[in-house]
Amino acid sequence: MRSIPQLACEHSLFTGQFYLDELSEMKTMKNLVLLLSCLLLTTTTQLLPAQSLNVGIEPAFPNLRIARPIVVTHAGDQSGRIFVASQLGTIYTFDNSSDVEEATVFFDHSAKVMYKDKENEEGLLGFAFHPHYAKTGEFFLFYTAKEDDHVSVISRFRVSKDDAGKADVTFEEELLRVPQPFWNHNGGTIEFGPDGYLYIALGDGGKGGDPFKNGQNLATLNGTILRIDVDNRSGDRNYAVPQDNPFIDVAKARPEIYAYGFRNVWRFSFDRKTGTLYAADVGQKLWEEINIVTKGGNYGWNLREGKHAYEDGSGPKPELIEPIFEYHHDIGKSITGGVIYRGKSVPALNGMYVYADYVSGNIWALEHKATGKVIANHSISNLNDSGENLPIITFGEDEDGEVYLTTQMGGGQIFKFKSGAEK
Ligand SMILES: [Ca+2]
Repeated sequence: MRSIPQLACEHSLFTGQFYLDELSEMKTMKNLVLLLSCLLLTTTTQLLPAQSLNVGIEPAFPNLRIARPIVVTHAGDQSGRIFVASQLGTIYTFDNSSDVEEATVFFDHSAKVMYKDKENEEGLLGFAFHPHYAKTGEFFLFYTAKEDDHVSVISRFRVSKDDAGKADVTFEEELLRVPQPFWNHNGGTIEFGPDGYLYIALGDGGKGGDPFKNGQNLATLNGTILRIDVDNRSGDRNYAVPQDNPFIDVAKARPEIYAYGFRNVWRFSFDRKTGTLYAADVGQKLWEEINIVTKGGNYGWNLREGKHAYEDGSGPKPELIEPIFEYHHDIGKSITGGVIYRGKSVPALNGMYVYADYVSGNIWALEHKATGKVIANHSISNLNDSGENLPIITFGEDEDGEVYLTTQMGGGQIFKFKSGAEK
């Protein structure tokens, strides 16, 4: 039997999508009461055992605010600088010092980026430096184009020849332009793999339930993780397709596809030690999931949701790869995928996959073996000064592997992990 708070959660705030807007607008008393009910629910009906680690979070740069800080990364150029992309379309940079008060603008692309609070799965969503940035000066963005309705663009940019602190505002070279049928489920993560290729996550195109069945369709780029070679070109493309991409010889399949069957990967990452690719896929109705992604893999959507049939989709099959971990919507309703912690400041997290739920605000560290076998899912305290969980929108790393997590609340703040859970 379902409790009243649970029904309220499902029917008002949360219906299984990626709800940036509802939370950011959660200002009325009615909604606050509802949120408290939902948070209470998440603490009383956890279905999975969660051991608590003696780990918490704290502001990494207490005096700094950046609106909707959607990507945190570094240039890999030994400069130690941190770069933060705002979802509104601007990239900021600052020295990695806890007392920093102001970030400088590295690149303002907001004139070409579409972002609206009401359609807030769009905007500047992905940002990655070339793995040899110090030599090439190149970086890449995934953003929603302003001049067209619901189009994702992945482009190459470069640093100014005269100023290492500024991008060259005259240069943009488009690599891919992907029409999206709806405003939600764009995916948006871009990262270079240990093989030097650029990986790109694209959601199923949106609405709900994957109405066009893009997840299982290799002829569309939606619902996939792509892999492209940005250092070479072929045909009329500003990139090349790696010759060992898995579907390169499959009729009608898009050769850029590396893995498919995803609903809306919200953050994938490579373990900087092992190179393993982890992808968190946001669920539709009941299950959020964490996957280890391998070349050519089919991750099940929309036949499977987590380790379950989605509606009348499919039972388990060897060709539909199951997540290594899932959690139910009683616990959280929109996963924010993180990274394998390889930093030095919090040894207790070493080798664990740190991640969060955007809606419930829970943060966890998934302890597991290289095979994906889960040992424990540890809770990490996420309570701000007001005693509320913050919605976490992304995770990122600095050059040394220290991990950051961000929220759009309070003007846009960046946190880091600390040993000790007390405030
Ligand atoms: Ca799946």
